[in-house]
Amino acid sequence: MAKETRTTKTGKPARFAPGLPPSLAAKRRGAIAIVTLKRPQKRNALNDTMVEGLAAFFQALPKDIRAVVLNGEGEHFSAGLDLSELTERNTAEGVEHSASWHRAFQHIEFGRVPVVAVLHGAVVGGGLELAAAAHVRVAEKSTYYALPEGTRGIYVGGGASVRLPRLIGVSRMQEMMLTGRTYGAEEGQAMGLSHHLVGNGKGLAKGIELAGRIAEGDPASGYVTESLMAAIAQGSDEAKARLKDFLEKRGKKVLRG
Ligand code: 1HE
Repeated sequence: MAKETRTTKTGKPARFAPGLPPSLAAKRRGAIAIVTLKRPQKRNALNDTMVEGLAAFFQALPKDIRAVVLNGEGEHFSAGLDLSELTERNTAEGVEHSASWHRAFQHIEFGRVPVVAVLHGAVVGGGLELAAAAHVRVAEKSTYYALPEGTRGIYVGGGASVRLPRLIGVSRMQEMMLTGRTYGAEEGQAMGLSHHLVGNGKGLAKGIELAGRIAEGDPASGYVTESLMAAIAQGSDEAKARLKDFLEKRGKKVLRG
């Protein structure tokens, strides 16, 4: 794939994703965008600014971007929620805060393009929730996973209660939360937390390779989502006839049993 950087008429590199906070960085390589959590001094702990920045980034992706790689700078992918922001919130503010994560991560999971998360070091709490919102996960050997929420006296709030059971089951997730257990990269791979396991320092190249394959594919066939299944189902002659039956009063009503 071309290592392309778009340029303006004056030959300067075009600004990509202007307006991102300094704790996020984005660049493009052809049809791939790479977005990086860039707060290594706080182990990429996710504060409100970063979560809002991610939401804005995924909503404003240029039309010609066909896949995104998400990674983290420094020793860890993400230490999860920025705990220093938590202490000041009351219950109502906590509800809105959690909802803001839901909205942001929905822009990742249900956005226009597939997202490949490249994981290393700590992928814990909200960091694991963020990784779970991606479509493909590449883990380096240094990766470890945990849900320390129980240990901190709090609860997952970024969609993990829905997304993680789909990956590892309710029972394992409960156990992770109850005991604060940590799973290593190999265990995570075996239980479905990652799709690819690579050596340390090799994750980004693998992530870019996979995103490149995704970008070259036909989005309509490569990105099998519920909406695609719905479109296929409703396109059949059988479905059209059944819907017509109902609308013309021949179909059964859904009555109480
Ligand atoms: C932080 C955070 C954070 C680091 N919020 N500031 N997440 C956790 O419970 C994980 C908490 N973090 C850790 O266990 C460790 O920091 C790590 C294992 C990830 C990394 O250890 P280490 O030795 O490399 O770094 P450190 O010295 O612990 O941290 C460096 C700095 O980052 C330090 O700040 P400093 O000002 O003293 O330099 C830490 O305080 C800061 N830091 N992690 C705030 N998480 C939507 S609900 C989701 C709920 C959750 O995510 S709960 C899980 C929270």
